[in-house]
Amino acid sequence: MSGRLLIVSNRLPVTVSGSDGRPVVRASVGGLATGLRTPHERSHGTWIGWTGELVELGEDGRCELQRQLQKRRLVSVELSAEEIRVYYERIANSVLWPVCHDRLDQLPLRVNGWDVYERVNARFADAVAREWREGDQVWVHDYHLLRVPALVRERIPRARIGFFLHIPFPTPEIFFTLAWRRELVEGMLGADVVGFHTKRHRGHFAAAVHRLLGINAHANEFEYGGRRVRAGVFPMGIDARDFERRAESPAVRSEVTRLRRNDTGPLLLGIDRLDYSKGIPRRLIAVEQLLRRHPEWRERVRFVQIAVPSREGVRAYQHVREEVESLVGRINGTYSVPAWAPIHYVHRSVSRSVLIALYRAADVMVVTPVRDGMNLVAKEFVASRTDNDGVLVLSEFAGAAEELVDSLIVNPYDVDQTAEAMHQALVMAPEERTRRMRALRECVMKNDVQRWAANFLEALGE
Ligand code: GDG
Repeated sequence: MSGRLLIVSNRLPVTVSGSDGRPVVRASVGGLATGLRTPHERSHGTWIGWTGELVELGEDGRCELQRQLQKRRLVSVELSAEEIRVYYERIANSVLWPVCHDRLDQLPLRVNGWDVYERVNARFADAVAREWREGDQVWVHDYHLLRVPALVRERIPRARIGFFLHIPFPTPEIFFTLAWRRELVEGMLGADVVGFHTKRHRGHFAAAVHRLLGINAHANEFEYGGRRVRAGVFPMGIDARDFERRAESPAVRSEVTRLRRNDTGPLLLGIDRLDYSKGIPRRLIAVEQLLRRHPEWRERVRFVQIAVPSREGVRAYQHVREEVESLVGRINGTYSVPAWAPIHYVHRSVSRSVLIALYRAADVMVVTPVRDGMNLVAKEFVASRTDNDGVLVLSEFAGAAEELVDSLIVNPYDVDQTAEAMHQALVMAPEERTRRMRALRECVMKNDVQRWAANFLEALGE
């Protein structure tokens, strides 16, 4: 019998809230949680991660929580308030995130706390070592846990370990700004298989390994520490059937009708976490430019931007929010008339059925991150379009652009080009829209998240 799968990620695939001191545990709906649910259940393995901050639970509540987690075969790694601040908010979200998204301008002037990052990563590795049995496979996820593969390897030299990076690996010139560049790369090389969304990210990693350690890859394999480490490309997908099914549901259909009510003008849509990597300010300026250059769209086109609050404790996120809100105010102030406003800005998350209804109602989906590991929103839009309609405008700097070549690909830094692509999307002939959407759908429906997980695990098993 093959062994179990031990999944390791910063967050467990559940959200925990409290009601009267008692924990309420709900399954998360994110891409990772969905994609790994099947392998987690089938292998009877364990998922190791943090529950997120728990404020309202007393001692009894915490014991009850442990019982509930155990039932789901989840193991929680506890973090102190200081560890959350340093490991999670500072090193992961204020240092690694901006560097991996090419935003050195967002770095704090002085970085410390690598010792805390190491200590927390070691705690995750200890949890793996406690759970691991002969034959088990370990799959570690993302930038919070870059040291974990090596730390597990120290504890269990013969373990089979996989690592997947969900965000970009930047060019070495940028990555080398990190004081801990060597430790981080060595951390990843503790794995047997290191996975990326795109060839480009893998290429950057290989270049970093070469320059730091003098090791060349042969057929995407490194000889390191007496082992072979394979660097693979595994573009993550979504639960495409689920989006397709929900897009056809009565709840979504009636929401689409509501969104379209009394309205004949076209709808442009953006949906993102409010993050400086997502390119929202330049996207807004592109909408402004569209209205300036193509006055025929004034009082007709609507741009809906859902900006989900994210990492609000980090200063850079407060800044991008201010920037976005000031642009929305300026553009609406310039172009609105009493009965119409060009930009509908929503600073909160919407339900899944409203999300899918928006995908369905949109004429043009605008996904223009300045850098993005993959971008699942683009794929969700495509999966929801069972009507084979709607146009995707997609940044060349999203990992998804390597696959979704039938979208209108733009350079998000070139605001004029983005504005022209929006115009082109708005005037595109129905036959061309259908042709492009069919091609996009073929790709998204085939390469779904289940296939992604299966491909990675197959490589890890080899
Ligand atoms: C990281 C990488 C990579 C968004 N708004 C609402 C909502 N969402 C959901 C979307 C989608 C998810 O959030 C966002 O996923 P993305 O992939 O677009 O972006 P990140 O959060 O930055 O994810 C990224 C990903 O990891 C996976 O490897 O693709 O590059 O940065 O699923 O649907 N969901 C609901 N309401 C909202 O308002 N219900």
